[in-house]
Amino acid sequence: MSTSDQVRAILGGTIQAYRGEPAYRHRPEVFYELERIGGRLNEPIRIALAGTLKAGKSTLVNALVGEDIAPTDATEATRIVTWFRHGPTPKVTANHWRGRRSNVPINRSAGLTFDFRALNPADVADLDVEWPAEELASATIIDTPGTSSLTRDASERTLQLLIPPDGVPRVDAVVFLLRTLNAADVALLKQIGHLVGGSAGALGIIGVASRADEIGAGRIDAMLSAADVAQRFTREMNQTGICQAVVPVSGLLALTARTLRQSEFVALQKLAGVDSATLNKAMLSVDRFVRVDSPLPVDAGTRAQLLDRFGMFGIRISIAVLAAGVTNAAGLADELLERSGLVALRRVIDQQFAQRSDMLKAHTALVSLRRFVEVFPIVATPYIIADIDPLLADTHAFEELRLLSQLSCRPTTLNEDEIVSLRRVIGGSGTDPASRLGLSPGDVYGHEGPRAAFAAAQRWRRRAEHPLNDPFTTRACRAAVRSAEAMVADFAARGFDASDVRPG
Ligand SMILES: Nc1nc2c(ncn2[C@@H]2O[C@H](COP(=O)(O)OP(=O)(O)OP(=O)(O)O)[C@@H](O)[C@H]2O)c(=O)[nH]1
Ligand SMILES: [Mg+2]
Repeated sequence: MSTSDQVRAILGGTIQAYRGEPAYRHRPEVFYELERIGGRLNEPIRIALAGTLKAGKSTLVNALVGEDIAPTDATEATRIVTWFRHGPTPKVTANHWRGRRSNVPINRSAGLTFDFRALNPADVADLDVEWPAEELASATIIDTPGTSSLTRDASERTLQLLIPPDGVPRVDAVVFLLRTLNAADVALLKQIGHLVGGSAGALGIIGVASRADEIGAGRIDAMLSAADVAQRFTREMNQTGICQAVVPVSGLLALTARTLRQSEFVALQKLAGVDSATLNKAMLSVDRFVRVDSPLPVDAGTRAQLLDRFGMFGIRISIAVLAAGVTNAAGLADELLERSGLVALRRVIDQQFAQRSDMLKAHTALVSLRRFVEVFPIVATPYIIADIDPLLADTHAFEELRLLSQLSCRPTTLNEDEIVSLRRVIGGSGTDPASRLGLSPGDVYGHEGPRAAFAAAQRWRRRAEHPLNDPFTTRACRAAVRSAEAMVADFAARGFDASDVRPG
């Protein structure tokens, strides 16, 4: 029985138990809540983007979706939690504090904005955007107001979503954007980690070193220094034991790459044709670049638009890419997308969240249900908790996720090489057998896969028994044994058996 099925079974039993309690029989809201917990198992995973004020959250939402749908900068909407879900046609609904819902007109003149004229933002609990974007079919993305001590009200809304006072998680995973690492961010991350992963450790948080193109002040090597900064972030964040990975990303560059216009390509091509002395001089600063009397062969209005869409770094990198011989808009878009860090971020999101979305959702459901039966106690509460707790503790996929985040911050007696392969076996580079065993997808279901899985199980069993291990090292090695054994069993179930394999 899959973990999700086990969760469904526990939920079914819980609903029965509440039906049998006279005190709750006529309280439909209790059953509504239980059904909501169960219903979420069938919905796409919920990923919230959070971080400090102006970290670039809304821009990154747009880059991930590939369309300009999250309002950026100082509109009222940036101060309200906004849910982006897949839907057949564009539709924006405001959920008001006392349960009323109202339709919000969409204004598409300059980028997308929501028409708030008929609304009082203070009265809106959150916004629900349905949009026919393919990217939203597998994940619901939640844009949150930036946290800062200056905007208490907006910060409060984010905290209510990420650290709800009732302890019932609203989201399954978090992408946390940081431009610097300060004590307030770390404290907030710790609180979030506690809730998302339960007390036993974080399950789903990815860090993003955001607006990475600005780190090198628009220089061509900005993304290189961004990678350095991300590495430092990673080390520091790892010491907090919260994030599984930190990735440098320029959301602005990614969004522009995904929505690149032919006219922009043409303008950049003209700039790329300018001799380098003139170009360097004209691009010494933003002010110079947008000057009306600039010698550049592109009018000032277009230059200002380019700056808005690409940033200084994006323009420089585009010119360099074009000078290196890229001749069409699609080629330029691909290069920019790769350099923006979005490709890397999506890979990490896929490895850490998408491939494990059932597990993350099951985890959310268990934590929510546990909380629910404590708040609304019935005779069966201790029995329900006795069903939930072993599942939370023993589900191997949860243990893999906890270890993936803890491996980087807890001392072990493993050497670097061992840590790399252990991380891989427990799914740190992807949960499919090829990724876990470091084989190509073509080889894994031949002779190679079963043999490698069998060897991994033996290797980690031996390593788990090493007399100098501390308890954490032993625990990690045992988890690797379990992951490898699960693969051996899976290969056997598919008709591949390691013991049958002859050298060949
Ligand atoms: N250079 C650069 N600018 C960016 C990037 N991402 C966002 N910006 C700019 O930063 C400003 C804020 O971006 P938003 O996406 O609105 O940031 P946010 O975190 O949603 O802001 P709040 O919701 O108000 O906290 C805008 O002017 C963006 O154009 C980036 O990757 N690079
Ligand atoms: Mg925003």
